[in-house]
Amino acid sequence: MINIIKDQEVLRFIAEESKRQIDELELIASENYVSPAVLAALATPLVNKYSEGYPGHRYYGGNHLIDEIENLAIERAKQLFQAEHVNIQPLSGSPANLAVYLALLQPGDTVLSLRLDHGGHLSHGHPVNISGRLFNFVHYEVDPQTGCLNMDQIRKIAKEVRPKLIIAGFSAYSREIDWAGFQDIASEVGAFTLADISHTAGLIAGGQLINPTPLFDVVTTTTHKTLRGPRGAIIMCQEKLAKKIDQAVFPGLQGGPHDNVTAAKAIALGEALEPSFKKYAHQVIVNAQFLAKKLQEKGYTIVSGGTDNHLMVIDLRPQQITGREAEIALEKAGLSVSRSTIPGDSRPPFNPSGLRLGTAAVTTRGFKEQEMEQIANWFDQALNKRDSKPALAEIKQQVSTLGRRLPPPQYNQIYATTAY
Ligand code: DSN
Repeated sequence: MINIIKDQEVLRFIAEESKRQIDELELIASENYVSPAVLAALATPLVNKYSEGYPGHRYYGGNHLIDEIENLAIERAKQLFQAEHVNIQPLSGSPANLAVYLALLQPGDTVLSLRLDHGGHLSHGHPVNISGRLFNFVHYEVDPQTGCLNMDQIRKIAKEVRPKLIIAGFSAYSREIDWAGFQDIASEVGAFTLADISHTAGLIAGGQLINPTPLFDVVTTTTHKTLRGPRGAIIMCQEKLAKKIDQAVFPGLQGGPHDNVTAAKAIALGEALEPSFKKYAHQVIVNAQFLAKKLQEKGYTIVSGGTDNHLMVIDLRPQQITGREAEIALEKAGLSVSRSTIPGDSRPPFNPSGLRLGTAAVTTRGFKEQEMEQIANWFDQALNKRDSKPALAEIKQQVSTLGRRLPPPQYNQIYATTAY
């Protein structure tokens, strides 16, 4: 496919990155490998079209087929998440959340959400993000003893600050979320509810975690994490909020949707409706739990003591390694991870005290418990021998052998004829 590109300078980087994705193991919790069909849809002439507006109500001609694609994606998302209304156009997760705020709030309104260093997200009101500058965010935290959410504590804060919106759904929290508990609190204080399921959408779609969509007012999700679609997002909401949400996305925030991405979203949502996706989602969690257990056996501390989903946050303070040092050593060993804050971290986000690992991507490659054990061994060896270049290179070689045996889906065929 990429052989069509004759610009050697760009082609070289694309080919090298494609090779890296085969040879290294992707343990970044927010990443995944799309199917060849999703990949192919992104490189179609749909990229040429402008479609500002919504199906049946566009500001440009020639959109009757784009309307069909957008409606198909919407219907699939509705079916997958039991949603009353779906907006498929958000360009990514942060703009999707901003659109929800624009739809439901006035500048200065109070919103309750989880602190970033406790597992929340920048777009959930961090002061450096537009969300934190426009609205009055108040944050709840995880319990310092358990690393888990304490619903009584959240209720207490909600009653004190009377937020207009309560956000649940996180970027670095490994436990099942009490959606009904959040909804109860919101009903008690008269707040809207937003579930940001960007990380766990695929596990919810695959029936492995509780679905907040029928309960919550609004649900946002990116489409490219556990859901295994293209980069982008969707917003789902109750019918009564449909008009406000749609107007906030367009014309409130965005211009024309990216129609090639809409087609890729429709394909990914169709794949997630297949029975095989349930098996995939199940294995993602089995793998995460197995990896967490193996790492604990080697003396690593998992925040909250384990995981119910695809990710885990490792507190590296006992090992006296910073998250950044660990990330660099692991990258030299062919293991791609992201550093992460731990709850109440005394270190800054650029060089925090922890790491976040996820199993969504490696499970797409067909990894099971056996490979998870191998990853735990390599992880431990790489951190212990982080000062030895030859040791890290030796691990990288072994990682690449496994990577070649279980490559991302059909990447070998797609890139088979390229120079490397
Ligand atoms: N970058 C995503 C993550 O890693 O969780 C969220 O924006």
